[in-house]
Amino acid sequence: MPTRRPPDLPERDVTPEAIYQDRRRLVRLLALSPLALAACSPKGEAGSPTPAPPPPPAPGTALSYTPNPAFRTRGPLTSWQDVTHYNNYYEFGTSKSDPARYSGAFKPRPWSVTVGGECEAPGIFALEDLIKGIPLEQRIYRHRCVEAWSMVIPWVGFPLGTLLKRFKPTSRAKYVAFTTVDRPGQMPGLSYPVLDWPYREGLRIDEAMHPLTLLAVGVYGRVLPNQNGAPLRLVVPWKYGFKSTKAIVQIAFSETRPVTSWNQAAPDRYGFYANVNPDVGTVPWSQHTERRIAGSGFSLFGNRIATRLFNGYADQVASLYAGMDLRRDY
Ligand SMILES: Nc1nc2c(c(=O)[nH]1)N[C@H]1C(S)=C(S)[C@@H](COP(=O)(O)O)O[C@H]1N2
Ligand SMILES: [Mo]
Repeated sequence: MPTRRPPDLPERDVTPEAIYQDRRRLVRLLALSPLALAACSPKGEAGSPTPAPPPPPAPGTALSYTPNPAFRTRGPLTSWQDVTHYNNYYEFGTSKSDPARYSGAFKPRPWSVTVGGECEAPGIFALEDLIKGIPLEQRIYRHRCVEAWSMVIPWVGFPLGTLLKRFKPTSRAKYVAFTTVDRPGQMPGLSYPVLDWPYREGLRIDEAMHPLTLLAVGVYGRVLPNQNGAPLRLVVPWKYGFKSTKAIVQIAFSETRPVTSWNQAAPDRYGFYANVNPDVGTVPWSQHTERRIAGSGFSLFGNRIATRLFNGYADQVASLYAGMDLRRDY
């Protein structure tokens, strides 16, 4: 994905680390009772009901939330281990293992978010004040990276629109931009000019207000680990993962389309919309399939599945793009 460094290939190699993890998982599986084993056997996404999230094996503050059954992807979840150790977060480095390894010194609290631009109620808000009174829910979403791997992740958060309405966007607010914190002292990846830092992304206002668009503060029922974008990150499940800005410190409403990091770095490859679309291949690899990182220990052999238009959320979001040429406006 980076344009000034070589790894322009879809990530598909099995690292020694992954093999080790798979072996450990297999050992754990074999130790389970036959009943549990049956419940954990790998299934296609359409088949099995969503298993209840297992108790988080890692420490972290538990959140109180309500599962929202209206937003529940079926099929096996990606493990806590994979969700938190196979990350893209270039502020901490460009390897998948870098964010977990190098984000230990990052301080996600105290935190404040600056809200401005085309709105009647701008301000600088402490995170606690920002989200006060908004109930947290759990949603199980598919995540599709432009690099052609995917996950199924149980986020804890709330609809972005619920928050945005509080700032009373004006009629000129056609877009919303999100900026990640810029802390070179705590983010070693910022020393490398992979992107024009800080990381910036944006959505059209109707995309931002869409009920699927989530702001996450947790995953697997726990406060977000640093590597997943603590303390506040976007989740836009019908778009490639790079639209989902981590560690948000700024939200700005604008009349014109904001400049966004990946689009700025390689506009032909990474469109502003970045809607998941198997038939639009702007990168040097195919987007027709994806490697699903989920299931119970056999992913070592690859779990290749078909990529779906809008990442399978077409029935909910296709109307946002009525009349648009998805091949041109990618
Ligand atoms: N600030 C920032 N946000 C980011 C990124 C990043 O490098 N920096 N990577 C993006 C990409 S490419 C993906 S796939 C997702 C990964 O989110 P996850 O690590 O929680 O799965 O974060 C997105 N948000
Ligand atoms: Mo990604």
